[in-house]
Amino acid sequence: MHIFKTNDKVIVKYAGLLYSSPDWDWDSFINREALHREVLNDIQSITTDPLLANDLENIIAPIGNQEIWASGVTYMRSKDARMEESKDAGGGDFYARVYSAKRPELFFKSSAYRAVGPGGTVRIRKDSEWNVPEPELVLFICSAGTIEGYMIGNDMSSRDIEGENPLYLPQAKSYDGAAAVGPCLYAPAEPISPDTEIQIEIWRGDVKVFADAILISRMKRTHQELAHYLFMEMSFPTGAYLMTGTGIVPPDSFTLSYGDVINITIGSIGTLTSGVGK
Ligand code: DO4
Ligand code: MG
Repeated sequence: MHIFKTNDKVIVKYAGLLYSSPDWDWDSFINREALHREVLNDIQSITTDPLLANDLENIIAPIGNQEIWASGVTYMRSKDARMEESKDAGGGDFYARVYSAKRPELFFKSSAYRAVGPGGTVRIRKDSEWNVPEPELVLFICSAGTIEGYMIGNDMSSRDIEGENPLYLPQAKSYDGAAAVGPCLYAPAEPISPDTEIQIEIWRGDVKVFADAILISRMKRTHQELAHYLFMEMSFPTGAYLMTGTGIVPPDSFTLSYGDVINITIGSIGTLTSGVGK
C-alpha cells in the first residue's frame, strides 16, 4: 500500500486502485499503530476513484508535521569513506568507534518546510566544493514508537565541510534543500524485506556519471534499534521520519554539479527523482 500527498489530498494506492476521502488529514492519517491494517479498514467503506490518477501528477513530499532525523555510519562503506575524508582533521577514529558502538549516531536532518519532494531540486551549499547525494531508506515511526512505513530519502552531504571537522556535521548536512523525500509513504503489511535494494543513478545531460546499488541487509544495525534510540528520550506527537544511513558513497573524485539529475529507486517504494540546483 502506497500513501501519496498532494496539496489538498491524501491518496491511497492499494492493489492498483486509488482511494481518497476529504476527511483524511495527513498527520492523523499516517500516525497510527498497525497503519496498513487501519488504512485497509478505511478504504473498505469508500469507492475507488480512477480520476485520482490525475492528482498523482502533482504529488508533494509525503510529510506533514514530522521531523526528519538521520542515522550515520550504519554501513561499512560510509565508515570507510568518512575515515578517509576526515583523516587530516584527526577525526577518522570517531567513525570507526561509532560503527561498532552500542549507541548509533543519530542527528537532526530537516524540518518539513526545508525538505524537497518528488521532482524537486536539492541544493549544493555555496560554501562547499565537494558534494554527494546519500541514497537512504527512510523509516516512518509513529508516535507510539513502532515502524509503520518507509519512503526514499536523499541525505545530501557536503563532504569537504564534514571532513574538515566532524563538529561541522550539522552545517554539512542541514541547510535549505538538503533532504529529498518521497515519492510516497509505503505502508506494507509486513516489515520491508532485507533483500530490498537501494539503487542510485546520477545523470549529467545524457551521460550517466555514477550508478551503484546496495542491499539493505548490508546495514550493521537493525531498524528497530535505530527507532529505539531515537524515541528513547524524545517524543514525536505526529511520528517521525528516520533516514537509516547510506551504503553508497561515490569515489572521492566525484562531486555533484548544478543541473545533475539524481534518481534513487527502491523497488517496492518507487523512484525519487531530484534535480540539483543552487
Ligand atoms: O557521520 C556522519 C554522517 C553519516 C551519514 O550520513 C551516513 O552514514 O549516511
Ligand atoms: Mg547519510
